[in-house]
Amino acid sequence: MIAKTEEDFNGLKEIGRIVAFIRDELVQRTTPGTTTKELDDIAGELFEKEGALSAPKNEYNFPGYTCISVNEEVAHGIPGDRVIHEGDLVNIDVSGSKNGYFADTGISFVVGEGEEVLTKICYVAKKAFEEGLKKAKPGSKKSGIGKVVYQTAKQHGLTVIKNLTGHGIGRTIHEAPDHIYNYKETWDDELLKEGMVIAFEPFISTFEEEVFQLEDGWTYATEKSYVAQLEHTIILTKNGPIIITL
Ligand code: M3C
Ligand code: CO
Ligand code: CO
Repeated sequence: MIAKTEEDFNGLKEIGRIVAFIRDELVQRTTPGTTTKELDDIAGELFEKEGALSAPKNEYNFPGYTCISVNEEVAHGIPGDRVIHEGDLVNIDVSGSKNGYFADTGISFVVGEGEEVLTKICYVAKKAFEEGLKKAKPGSKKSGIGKVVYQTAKQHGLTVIKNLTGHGIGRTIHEAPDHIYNYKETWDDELLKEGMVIAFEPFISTFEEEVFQLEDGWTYATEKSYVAQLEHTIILTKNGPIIITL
């Protein structure tokens, strides 16, 4: 969507605050021995308490309030009886709506002490996010964002996932612009606009560049790579981007 009115900004900021709060609460509660379903149940309670709706559940009939992906799972992981262990790479992705406004946020992190490469990909995902954010200006090419995400990954001896992308958001969970790539897509000449609301989500990978879907019809995974994501919902303005999910 293009945010224009005071009501748009306030509605977006409210759901942004809620999904960020649920994300942080779940991250804090991700300790060895916890199952992904236990975390998701907490999210369900918090959505209700905040008068908000889970986007995966309400828009797509996803079997959970949040997407929780562990190790080889990259995104859209279904909360269940999987037990989290020390050293696991976990991604918690929380998206929802309130009063017709949507926001989306996600973070990958290592539980306790883990392999160095896992800490590295999480750090590079953050770096790529920061570099991309600098290019998120009205009037600039949308593909400029992906260009610096890719460059950042390469500078650190890593790569990106090419078949998962960021997206427009605001009045629904996924809307125009459809794809914010994590590399420079040469034919993409779309320009970013004043007030445009986007979910920017770099996916940084150790070497594989594509995810595939598991037989559960939801989970995206890699064969052998580890992947880290960082996602925030942003309103683009001429005075700089407003991150509504901090
Ligand atoms: N929030 C998710 C979508 C959840 S709906 C099942 C997203 O938009 O960030 C992702 N899209 C692709 C991978 S993660
Ligand atoms: Co998301
Ligand atoms: Co998203």
